[in-house]
Amino acid sequence: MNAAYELAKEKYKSVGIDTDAVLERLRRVGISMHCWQGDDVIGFDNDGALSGGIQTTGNYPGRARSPKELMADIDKALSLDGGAHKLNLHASYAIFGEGEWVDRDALLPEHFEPWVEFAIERGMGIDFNPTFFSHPKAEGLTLSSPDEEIRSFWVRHGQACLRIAEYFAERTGIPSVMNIWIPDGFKDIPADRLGPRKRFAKSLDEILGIGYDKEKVLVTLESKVFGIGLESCTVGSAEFAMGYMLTRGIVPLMDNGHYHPTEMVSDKISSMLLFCPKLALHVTRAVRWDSDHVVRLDDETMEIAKEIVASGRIDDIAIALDYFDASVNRVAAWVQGLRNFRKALLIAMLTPHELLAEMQDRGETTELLVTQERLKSYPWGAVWDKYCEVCSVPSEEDWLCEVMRYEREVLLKRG
Ligand code: RNT
Ligand code: ZN
Repeated sequence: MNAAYELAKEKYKSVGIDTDAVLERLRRVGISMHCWQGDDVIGFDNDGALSGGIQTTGNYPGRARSPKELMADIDKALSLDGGAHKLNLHASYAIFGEGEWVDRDALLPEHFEPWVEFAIERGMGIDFNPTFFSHPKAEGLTLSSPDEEIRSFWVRHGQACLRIAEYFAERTGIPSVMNIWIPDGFKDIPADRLGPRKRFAKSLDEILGIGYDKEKVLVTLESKVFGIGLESCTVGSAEFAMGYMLTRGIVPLMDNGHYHPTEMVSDKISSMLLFCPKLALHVTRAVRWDSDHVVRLDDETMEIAKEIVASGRIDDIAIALDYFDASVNRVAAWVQGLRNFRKALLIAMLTPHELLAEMQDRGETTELLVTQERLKSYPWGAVWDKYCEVCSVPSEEDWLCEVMRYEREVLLKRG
């Protein structure tokens, strides 16, 4: 018997929470892990320069340079977080045979076959992202380009990805989230904002127009307020994405690095859920800008988790991580982010939301403030330790040793 857990169980029981039930529930929550943390968003189909107004900084040794290395690192990371996972791939992670290469508009399911086998062996679903950056045809605008040749190239890429996502769902038996994000935008004040947005909408219509099985693929659209070199205007703004997804019946994706710094995604979730059957999230940490730092167990992370759990709609929300830090061990970055978001969900599940909501409705402002603060000192850490134990993953004290051993034995040997 675990004395600390038993005490915690009693404590949470006093506020109406059944910790055993929470442990079970948390295990079932799937978090989609982004493959791109492992190799600094480089992928396997291009020369390695990252574009699109996003940036990885740092020079920590051990970056995965091949599919084999990336898969090994993903395995290591996933083994250190208890609970369900999905694998989140980008189109740029296509795996070509010896001497083979096709451009992004000609990608086929077979170019992802090793990933499909990898996922099936591990009982995971695969989420997918067309890659509208890091490509010679993505130096300017992509889906919003006035150059018909370029625009139609990217439309074909989107269509190809839709087919691939459908294939992932068929093969794994698990629906695939296909997320569209384009970096299109302007460094300086544009003369015309409407034209690019009209073309973006037209391109999206053409992509979705090929038809797809909505039971298999959940198409999401991710908005963004700015990027590096795209400071004055982004074509896929929040309003664009909102209008498009509502009129076309696709799913909004909110990345918490994609808004003005005092705008909080945690505050947006309830409104979106009120009007959308489904919602998708990219969980990240923005430090001053969309810097994609490793997710910490900070206030906003916990508030996002709280909104997810309190909504009672967790099954309608696709949770994915999205950050890329090359200044620390990349496997540790994955694991820390995964575990932190899971901890945030655990804390949210250990919160008596109905009790607190009643206080709010009764106007008991003082009681609410004090109870919310009191709950912060409740022994959730003992419940987390128990969770790691029942999932057979290392404890807080032990997981880093595992990663460091892997660093010594594998990552540092990569040269
Ligand atoms: C960029 C978006 C987007 C990317 C990934 C690599 O700001 O957040 O989701 O991070 O597609
Ligand atoms: Zn994102």
